[in-house]
Amino acid sequence: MALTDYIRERFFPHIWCPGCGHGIVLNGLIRAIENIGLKKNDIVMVSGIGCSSRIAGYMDFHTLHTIHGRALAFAIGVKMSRPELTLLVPMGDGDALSIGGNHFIHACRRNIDMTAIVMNNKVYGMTGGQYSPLSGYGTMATTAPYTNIDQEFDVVNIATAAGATFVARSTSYHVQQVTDVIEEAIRHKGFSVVEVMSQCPTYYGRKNKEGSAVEMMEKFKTTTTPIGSKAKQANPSLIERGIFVKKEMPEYCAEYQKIIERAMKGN
Ligand SMILES: Cc1ncc(C[n+]2csc(CCOP(=O)(O)OP(=O)(O)O)c2C)c(N)n1
Ligand code: SF4
Ligand SMILES: [Mg+2]
Repeated sequence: MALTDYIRERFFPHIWCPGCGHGIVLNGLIRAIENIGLKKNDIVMVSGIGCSSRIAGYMDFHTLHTIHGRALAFAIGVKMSRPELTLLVPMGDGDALSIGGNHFIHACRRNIDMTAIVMNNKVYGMTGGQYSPLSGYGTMATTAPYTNIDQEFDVVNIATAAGATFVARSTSYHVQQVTDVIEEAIRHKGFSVVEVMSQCPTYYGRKNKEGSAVEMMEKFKTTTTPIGSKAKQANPSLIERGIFVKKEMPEYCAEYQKIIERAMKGN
């Protein structure tokens, strides 16, 4: 299929600012789906609210644009009733780990088969640049004019500690890797988390004097490194990219089916 066949062109032009990183995630997602050969009718995309969550409006799958922070709760409901469908859940950093943090850790723990993509721009983009749990100590935001004193979460560490069976990280600079890790995440049978570091030049970039979208993406290039690289040993402050966790565990819907069968037999 042509890549444009996956898009609802009637909803364009999109709402994203020039230089926003979220479009790169959309591109990677479409390419991953095309590589796997999934049928549009077999995909359900569930999102909450945010610039990142708007991606669900642009994809021509079955889509649910739900409420802020609750995308995973809706997605779990869909998956439990139709386990044969492929569930994709794009989320913002605020959506996933601020208001939605509780849903996030418990979804990781349950190992239900779906792919959560956390588009981490370290800010609440849609609502005007408030700091998020991913902004980090010392950053500026509209709600932290004298600098943010909250420490930040690490998406990969939280997902790993909470039990996600596939955990990966990439950035909007590393476009091929974004496609590759999303593809592998979708193929994985279990709860997959992919963090994509994505630039918000309008709020995070402007407040933190990070320059243009291109300069922000160059920073993703210079401040990240493949997992276990020599560069990481020499410079521990580099952020690692790649697949951190990939393991087999009982999948939730499959286990639930066994419970149904036992209940039907009465044992
Ligand atoms: C229950 C609820 N609380 C707050 C909001 C307001 N709100 C909408 S999007 C958003 C944050 C968006 O940030 P993020 O999830 O990081 O996505 P981004 O826009 O940065 O991609 C907030 C607080 C809302 N819509 N619903
Ligand atoms: S406000 Fe930020 S996150 Fe939202 S569309 Fe603009 S650049 Fe992207
Ligand atoms: Mg955000």
